[in-house]
Amino acid sequence: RHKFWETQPVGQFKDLGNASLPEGPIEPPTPLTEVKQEPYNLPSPYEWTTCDLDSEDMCSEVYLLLTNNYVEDDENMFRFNYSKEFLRWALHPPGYYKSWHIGVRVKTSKKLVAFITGVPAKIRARDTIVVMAEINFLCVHKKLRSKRLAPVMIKEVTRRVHLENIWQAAYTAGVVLPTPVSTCQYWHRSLNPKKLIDVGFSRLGARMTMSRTIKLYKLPDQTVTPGFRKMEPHDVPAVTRLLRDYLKQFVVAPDFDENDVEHWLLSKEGVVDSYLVESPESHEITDFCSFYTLPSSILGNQNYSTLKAAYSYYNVSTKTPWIQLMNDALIVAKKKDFDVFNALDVMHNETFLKELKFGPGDGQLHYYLYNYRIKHVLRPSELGLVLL
Ligand code: NHW
Ligand code: EN5
Repeated sequence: RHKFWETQPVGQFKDLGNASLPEGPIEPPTPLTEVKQEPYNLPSPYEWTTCDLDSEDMCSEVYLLLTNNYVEDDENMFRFNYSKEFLRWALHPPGYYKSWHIGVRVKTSKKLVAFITGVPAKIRARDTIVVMAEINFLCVHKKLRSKRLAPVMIKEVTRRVHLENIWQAAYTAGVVLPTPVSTCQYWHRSLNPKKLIDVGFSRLGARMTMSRTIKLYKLPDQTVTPGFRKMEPHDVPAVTRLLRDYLKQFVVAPDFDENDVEHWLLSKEGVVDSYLVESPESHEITDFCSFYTLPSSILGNQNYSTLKAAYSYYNVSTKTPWIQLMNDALIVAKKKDFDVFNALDVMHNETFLKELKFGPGDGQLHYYLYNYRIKHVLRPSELGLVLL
C-alpha cells in the first residue's frame, strides 16, 4: 500500500491498537559520521539546489512554483497562494538552516520544479521537549507528478536534518499517511458571504435568501472587549508567559521562548496579526488571539481571482470569555477585508466554533510525527500545535 512510508520510522497502521509499544523515538539516532555525506540521487534530468529566500529572484521562483502547483481543495476550485513575505517569515525563524530549504531544478533549463522545507522547532510531547524539524511546502510541479520524486525529496530533507543532529519531525497533510497523531477538521466563518457564494466556496443554505445570509453573518464595526488592542514589541515577555502557561495543558505543543514569540507572533503586515487584552485596571495581559494571512487563488472564476482567508493561529483566554475574544478577532479580520476566517478544531476552538457561526469544511488536516510514537490517537483538543 505505502511502498515508501512502510520503510520509514513512523507509526504503521498494523501497530495502531498495540499499547505495548513505548512512547518516544521509534529508532535511536545514528552517529553523525554514519549519516550519508552526499545528497540522494535524483533522476538524471534533475539537480538539487538550496533556495535562499533572501534573494528576491529565488523567492519569486519558489513563490511561482507554489502559486501554480501547491495544495488545492478536493474539487480543484482553490489553490493556496502563500505570499513571498509569508514564505520568508515561515522559513526564517530563530535558528533556521538555509540547507533545509531544498529545491529541485531541471539541469538543462534551470527551471525550479520541486521544493521541500524544514525549520527547527522545540516541540513538547507529554512531558518531553524534543528538538524537531517542521516540514512544509513539499511541492512537485504538476507535470512531474507520480514519478516518485516526493520520496527522494523527503529522504534528502531527512538527511539534512540528521546532519544537524536532529532526529524527529512534525508535519501536517490533507491526505492520510501512516499514521496520524490526530485528525482535525477545518471550520469556516463567512465574513463576506456574497463573494464566498459567488466563487463556490460556500452555498446558499436551504430556505435562505442572499439578504438573510448577509444579515446572519453581519459583525459589529468595533471590537467590544475593553483593553483589546494590537500586540506590540514590549508585550513579548507577557505574551510568552501567557502562551507558555496555556500550552502546558496540551499533549503536543510548541515550547516557545521569547525569541520564538517575537518571530511567530509579533504582527507582520499581511502575514500575521496578533491582538491581546490588557486589563484597563491592572494592565495585566489576560487574553490573546492571532491569525495568519493565507489567500487562495480562485481557479477559473470570471469575477474574482483571490480569496482572502485568515487562519486562526494561537489564542489564549483567561479572563475574556472565548466567544467574546474570538468574536473580536472576527471583527478585526472583517475590518481588514478578509472574506473568510478559518480555524481547526484544535486546543479550545470547539468552545466557540458553533456559537460564532463557523461551519465544518470539506477538508481535514492530519498531524504527523516522524520517528516519534505517541501511544494513542489524540483528540484534536489535545493538540496545541498549529503549522502554517
Ligand atoms: S502537505 C502538502 C503537500 N503538498 C501538496 O499537496 C502540493 C500538491 N501536490 C504535490 O505537489 C504539507 C505532489 O502531489 C506531492 C507528492 C509532492 C505532495 N506528505 O512523488 P510521488 C507538507 O508539505 C507520498 C508526505 O510519486 P507526487 C508536509 C505518497 O504517500 N508524503 O507523488 C510534507 C507516496 O508514498 P507511498 C506524501 O504526487 C511532509 C509517495 O509520496 C504526501 O508526484 C513530508 C508518492 O510520491 C505528503 N503530503 O508528489 C514528510 N503526498 O509510501 C516529512 C504524497 O504511499 C517527513 N506522499 O507509496 C519528515 C522528514 C524529516 C525527518 C527529520 C528527522
Ligand atoms: C499544510 N500546512 O481542502 C497544509 N480546504 O475545509 C496542507 N473547503 O477550504 C494540507 N471543495 O469547505 C491542506 N467551504 C489540506 C486542506 C486543503 C484545502 C482544503 C478546505 C477545508 C476548504 C471549503 C471550500 C470547498 C470548495 C469545494 C469549504 C464550505 C464553507 C461553508 C461556509 C459556511 C458554513 C458552512 C461551511
